[in-house]
Amino acid sequence: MRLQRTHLPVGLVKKVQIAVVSAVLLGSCWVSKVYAQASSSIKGVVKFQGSTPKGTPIDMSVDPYCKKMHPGMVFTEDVVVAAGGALANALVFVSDGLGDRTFAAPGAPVVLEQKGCNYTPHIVAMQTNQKLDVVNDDDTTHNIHPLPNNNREWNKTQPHGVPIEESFAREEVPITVKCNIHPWMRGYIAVFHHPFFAITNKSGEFEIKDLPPGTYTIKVWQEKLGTLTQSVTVGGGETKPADFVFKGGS
Ligand SMILES: [Cu+2]
Repeated sequence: MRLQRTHLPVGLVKKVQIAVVSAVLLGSCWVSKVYAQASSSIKGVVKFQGSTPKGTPIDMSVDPYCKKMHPGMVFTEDVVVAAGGALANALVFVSDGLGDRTFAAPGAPVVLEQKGCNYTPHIVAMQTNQKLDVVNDDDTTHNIHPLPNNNREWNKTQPHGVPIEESFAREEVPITVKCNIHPWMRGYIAVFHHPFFAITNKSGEFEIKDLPPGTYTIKVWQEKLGTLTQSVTVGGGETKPADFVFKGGS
């Protein structure tokens, strides 16, 4: 069959061009509106008021390598507070408000390092079925032993440079991690069925991004200080503030 070229009047061609350009512009407005709705966030600072609890002294002499890494007096860093009461290593997360939405695990793994005979970071947060890469940077052997209540327990010895890859199938906040070789080593792994969590930095700051508009229960958990709760309503494209204060003894 031979294709025939259709010749349209110039006026009609211009009208069609205007219509196409308008549709593209309208389309881009719609796209940016949808994007804005998906990028709501909750942002704030977690603080500690009171005298900072002192950690427990650690004796690393059981392993000469660890002792060499920390020749002086060492204390556990249970509560890390900076100037102005900024609380680091607090876990902030959505505990309610997402309904029955489901979220796929991200492709990138979460990394938990053993460095200087301590866990770095002290607490990691991840999604269910996301990969957890456990790394041993130390020239000594560690043993990584998470103690879950709602997931399969595992316990693996890890010489330097040998990779371990694991994951957790169910939500659990948090799972305590210990090393059976070095009794002072404590870390935490928090596992969520969604991606709306954050860990405070050294300035106590956190941001939970890309939330759908809604009303959420936001919780903050800290291993020694417990849990604080706040309800936050966030609209499409909004950033809502949410600050938290743990109160200790004075
Ligand atoms: Cu260890």
